Amino acid sequence: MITTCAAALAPRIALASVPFELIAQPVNAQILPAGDPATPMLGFNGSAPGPVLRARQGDTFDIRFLNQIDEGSAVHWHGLRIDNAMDGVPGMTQEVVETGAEFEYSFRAPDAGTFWYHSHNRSWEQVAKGLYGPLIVEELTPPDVDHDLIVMIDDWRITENGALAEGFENRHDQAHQGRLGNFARALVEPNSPVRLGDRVRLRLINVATDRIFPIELEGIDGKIVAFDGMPLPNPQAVSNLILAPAQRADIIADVTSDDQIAFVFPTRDDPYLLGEIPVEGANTTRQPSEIPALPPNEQKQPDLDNAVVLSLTMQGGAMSRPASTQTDIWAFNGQSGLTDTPFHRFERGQTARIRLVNDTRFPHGIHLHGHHFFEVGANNSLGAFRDTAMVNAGDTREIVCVFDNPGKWLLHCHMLGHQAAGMKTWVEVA
Ligand SMILES: [Cu+2]
Repeated sequence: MITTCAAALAPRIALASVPFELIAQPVNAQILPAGDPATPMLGFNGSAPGPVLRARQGDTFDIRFLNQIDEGSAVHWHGLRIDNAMDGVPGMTQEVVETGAEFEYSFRAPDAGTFWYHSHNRSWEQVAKGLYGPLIVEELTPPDVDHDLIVMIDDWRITENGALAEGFENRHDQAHQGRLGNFARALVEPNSPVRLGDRVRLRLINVATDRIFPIELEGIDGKIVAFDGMPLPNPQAVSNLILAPAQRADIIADVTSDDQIAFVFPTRDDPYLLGEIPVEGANTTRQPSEIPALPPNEQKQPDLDNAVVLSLTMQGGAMSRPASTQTDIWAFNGQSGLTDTPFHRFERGQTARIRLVNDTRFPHGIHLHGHHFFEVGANNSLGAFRDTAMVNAGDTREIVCVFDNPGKWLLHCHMLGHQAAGMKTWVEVA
């Protein structure tokens, strides 16, 4: 069962036997404030971002993807631990879907949480142009909230006449932080007022191709309850929240302002208001209560005693000495781009401990397909269960993963300009 929620889109579609049609096509989107010109972009089903795809945990998404843009495409379901053949990576899990062609995706949603979908062909350009949308899997017993809101945070590089700037493969951008926009917004879906005293769930998704967003929230009091779709056993304070591209955070909070909830991007100059949710009226019946933890998704316990220990070193970029063997701007372990043999071949169910070593002058957000992994914290403790790990320049971060999903999986930087310029590899699970 899939429903769409974006304005101007079809109502609930509940027939499992009828695939939901997801059509990539050119669109005009009102990215700039009302009164400014609309921006020619790419989108799904007439809008950019695309429709909200929503189902319950354990349900099957049946999606017929139709490509009506003028180049090949494919759709990746980011963060979903699904069959390899449905992962949407052209050249690895499927053929590219050419203009005018279609591809049937069908997968069961194993985990409840906040996910998203996006093009995985020439993603640095197609995602920048708008080929993405939210994918929400509801808990079988959802938390008690008054509003369930999706907050997509993006930036765009827009010219004076309202068009997206060209130069999606600008080598200077790729060697630095990637393609950073000159205009950023938090797109709230659905965008309707909340009341003072309401309890809200905010599903933040950084959908930008390259920009890391630190985010401050004003007008609420609550906790972060999940990262990258996966519940935190102990909800944590909403402070120092930073989302690298593709990362998500679920927040459950009570509205404490009678004016607005504000999403603020702190900058070196003035704080930049990304977006807001208006507050109208008051909820006089809700009783104060603790923010509960979300019900956990399945986690296989890692076998740390027998873990294979690996290192993935990020190299290259501006202001660094490149690895002698790298053939593009960026590399992992001296290799740029995909090689015939994987970074590692795992036995199904094997635990790996991977040191992510950032030997560059830029932060990177490393995304593993088909799995979530634990970030290793202080004292060797297993921290958040994520699909994208941010590693700051010069830092090393360890992750622990149980490779239990068979197939060929990409492991790449989700700064898509870095991925375009060599920062990608793959693993195989036998
Ligand atoms: Cu990167």
